Amino acid sequence: MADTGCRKVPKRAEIVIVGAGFAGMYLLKLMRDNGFDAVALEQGGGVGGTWYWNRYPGARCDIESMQYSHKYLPELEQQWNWSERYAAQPEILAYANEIADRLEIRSNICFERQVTAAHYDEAAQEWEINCSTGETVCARFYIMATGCLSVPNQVDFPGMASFTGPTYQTGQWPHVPVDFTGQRVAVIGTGSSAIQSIPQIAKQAAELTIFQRTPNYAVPAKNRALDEAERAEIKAQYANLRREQAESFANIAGGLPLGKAADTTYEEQWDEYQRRWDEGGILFNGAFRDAMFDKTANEIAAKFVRAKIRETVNDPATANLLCPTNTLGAKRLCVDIDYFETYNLPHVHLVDISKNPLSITPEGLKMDGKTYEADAIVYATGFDAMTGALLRANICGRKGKPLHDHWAEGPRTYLGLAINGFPNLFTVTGPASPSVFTNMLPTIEQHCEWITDCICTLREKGQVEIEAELDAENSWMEHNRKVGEAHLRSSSASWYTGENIKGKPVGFMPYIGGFPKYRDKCEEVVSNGYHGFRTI
Ligand code: N01
Repeated sequence: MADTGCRKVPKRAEIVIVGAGFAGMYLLKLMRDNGFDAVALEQGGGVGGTWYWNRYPGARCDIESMQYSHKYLPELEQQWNWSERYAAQPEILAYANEIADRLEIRSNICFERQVTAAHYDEAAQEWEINCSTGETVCARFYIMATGCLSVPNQVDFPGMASFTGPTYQTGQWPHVPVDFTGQRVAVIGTGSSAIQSIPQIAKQAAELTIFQRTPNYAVPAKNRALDEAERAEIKAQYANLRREQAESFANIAGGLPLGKAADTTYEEQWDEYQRRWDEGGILFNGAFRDAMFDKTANEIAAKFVRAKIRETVNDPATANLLCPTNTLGAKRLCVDIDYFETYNLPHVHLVDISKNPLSITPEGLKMDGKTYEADAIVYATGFDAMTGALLRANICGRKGKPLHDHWAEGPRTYLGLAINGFPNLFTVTGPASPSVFTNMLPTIEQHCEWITDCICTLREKGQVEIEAELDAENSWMEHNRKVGEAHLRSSSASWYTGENIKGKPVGFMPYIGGFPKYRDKCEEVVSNGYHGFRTI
């Protein structure tokens, strides 16, 4: 039978997983390998998660492709030939589909099913999960593999609905090619998605106007084709690379810090930043151990990037507007291909919207009495990150308590994996886990394996329920708060802090203690008999 996806949601399964991105697929494999009856509910029409939705021009990974890949499929690791240093979205989506093909898991995935609600039935010790199609499934375990950046930020500019041309959201790009040839295009936002798409849109558009509220730091990707010899060299020692990843802060091998900026001269720091700039990529940010703790050290990196922007952009006023003044790396450092160079093109314009309110009219955008006519608008305005997908799923735990209430003052979890009051619910890369500060694919593996081992242990012991204890959740959140406070990443308003979404509680959401410390803590919890969890 063709592996095309299950047509109907079953009435009952042992395990329900939400999402068929890389995490959902690996969970399905692990659960099947361990003899569980698991089904995944996926709102998209195919696998791939983030890479299924983010099809905007220029979308590509900012982690090197030989590293942004799975290690749990050693044959695929050897057989898959990444074509570029940084893979573009179509290649990553093809990789996700290759995994689904090899695992033959589509028959365990119900596509085009959005979960609308889930209730924990305390008497039956199981979850009842409702889908947008009206289907309901009951399961003992409910696992949210919904990703950290999967719900677009729906901005609300006055007059938005009146615009007569097409509008696009980078995180929900159409599945058919969009042709901007000859058009006047407006892009709102200058985060990673905009920085990747702007140079590509500029290649087609007749006029491109970018509406920027806050400039962002970006370093060159120095993307290039990978040749057979380079791939072969990495493949020959993949196990070493994977070990190095696992022991690094961000699950990324290479780019070790030179030392502390405080122990280094200004010239030495500048030289190191130049070396990393020439090398390209996100590890620019890891040059010195104290650069994300010490404002003086950070400012040298920031100054270096600002100097590069001014060197690249011909018009001094535009260059000035593009120079960020906040902490480098507090918002995720962007990795670009010809982003700043694009502003030298005569048909590309930058508009500062930081001081005046922007509105939308039938013809385009309006600010300070001036109209900017546009044929199409691209909203590159980001995501309701980390909690968006979990809260939208209307999860109610013990005594019918909604997750919204438990998280009224911000997300709270134990290890980013479990939540007090929500038994038998697991979150992959949930808030208060390292997630977005790491290379997601290997990080996802650790979470999926931990959750699977946990459920296997319960089965071995004849137990049917597990729940994070309130004390454990409290102390993990307190540890998160302390670690976050010391780190400059928590110093700017961003999607890490929830401040990009109107009305969202403010708090630094991901765990910034590093992947090895986090993994060790997860392992310690297991070796201490699932310390901090109550089991029945
Ligand atoms: O979103 P963002 P993104 N009025 O939140 C602006 C990952 N990612 O989709 O900074 C006006 O970074 C907002 O302005 P401001 C990566 O982790 C990875 O670009 O809030 N402007 C900002 O400029 C990344 O960090 C890759 O003042 C408004 C922009 O919209 C994360 O996804 C590629 C506004 C949003 O930037 C999010 O990136 C792409 C408003 N009301 C993304 N609301 C890879 O390379 C928002 N903005 C793998």
